[in-house]
Amino acid sequence: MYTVIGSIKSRAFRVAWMLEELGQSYDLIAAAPRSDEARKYNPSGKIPALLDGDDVLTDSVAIMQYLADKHGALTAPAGTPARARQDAMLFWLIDEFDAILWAAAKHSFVWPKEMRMPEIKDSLKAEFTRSATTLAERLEGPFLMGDEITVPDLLAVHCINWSIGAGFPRVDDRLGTWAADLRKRDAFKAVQARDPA
Ligand SMILES: N[C@@H](CCC(=O)N[C@@H](CS)C(=O)NCC(=O)O)C(=O)O
Repeated sequence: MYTVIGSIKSRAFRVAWMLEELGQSYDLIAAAPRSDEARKYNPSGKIPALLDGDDVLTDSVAIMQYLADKHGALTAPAGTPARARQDAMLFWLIDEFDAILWAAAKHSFVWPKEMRMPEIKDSLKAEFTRSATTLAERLEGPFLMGDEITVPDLLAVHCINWSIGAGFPRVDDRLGTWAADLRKRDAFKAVQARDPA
């Protein structure tokens, strides 16, 4: 049994979605970022974290990939060219999707007011739109890496959802339709059902 630390409204959603896809049961401790509860598991106060027995693992993408490797699903095997391509997609999404959204969040509510530069958000939105178009153009199969769902699909859809919540412009229609289809998965809906809001 796993325990996910972090509110489902945060990047903890990705970890829970991965566990649902893998058919693994888990408890959820809905700790807020920087709360005392979060700091019990990660001194930085960042969420999510995952408890796997006595091990405390941090960083949503590292956790998702760990779970995929451990359970042998939603990933190409390590040490294969297919895995290198999957990892490249994952790192691209971290750079071109997650980092842009995170920068917008820092300048909206994460950082203290005196450090925020709200005017940066227009260029972040434009950058995100450009990245979403690039991704839409790469979309060929039912999933980002082809015929099978893999870790990058979960990361991309979570970021697209995040962009909607953050008031970013709609992504390219091809990408929007693709993300909507992934949101229909039972595993995705099971995580949503955990969100009391
Ligand atoms: N790269 C990390 C980022 C973790 C992160 O920044 N989480 C946010 C909530 S989604 C947080 O805890 N922010 C509090 C802070 O940065 O102080 C991951 O993917 O888990």
